Amino acid sequence: MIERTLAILKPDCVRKRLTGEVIARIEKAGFKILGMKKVKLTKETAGGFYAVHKGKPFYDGLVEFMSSGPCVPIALEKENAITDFRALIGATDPKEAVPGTVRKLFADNKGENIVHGSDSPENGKIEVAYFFSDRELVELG
Ligand code: DAT
Ligand code: MG
Repeated sequence: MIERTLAILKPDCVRKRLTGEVIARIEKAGFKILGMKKVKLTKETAGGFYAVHKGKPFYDGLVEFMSSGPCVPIALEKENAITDFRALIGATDPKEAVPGTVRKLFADNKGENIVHGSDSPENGKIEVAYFFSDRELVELG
């Protein structure tokens, strides 16, 4: 099934000047980039995006981190995008991630782990819409 997933190159990825490196891996893995932008999230926007984690011990730190500097949301499309993107980025905790995955290669720890990926086709659609209007998504190319 053709699916959409939302990637976010997180503030640590931008600070480490790794955005090009990670985008190259995304393109080589066959994902089509429908939309991409650079934004600095407010705490409200970051908190809303991660609302499912509200109340968990890491939530406040996560919101703080995600609003600590610019990030790069990217709307992606591909056959089996959800599974394939999570395989490309690796486990949440880089210590547990498979060698060669983006988080294993570049992430410092579980909290600052370089990149977000949606966890289901439904959430892929919802999360893409959180950052992109329909007219910001370009099918061609
Ligand atoms: P993922 O981003 O792999 O989907 P998640 O949805 O469980 O992971 O959590 C969202 C983000 O929250 C994750 O990328 C980093 C942060 N996070 C999750 N669990 C954490 C923990 N135990 N300690 C610190 N940060 C954590
Ligand atoms: Mg998740």
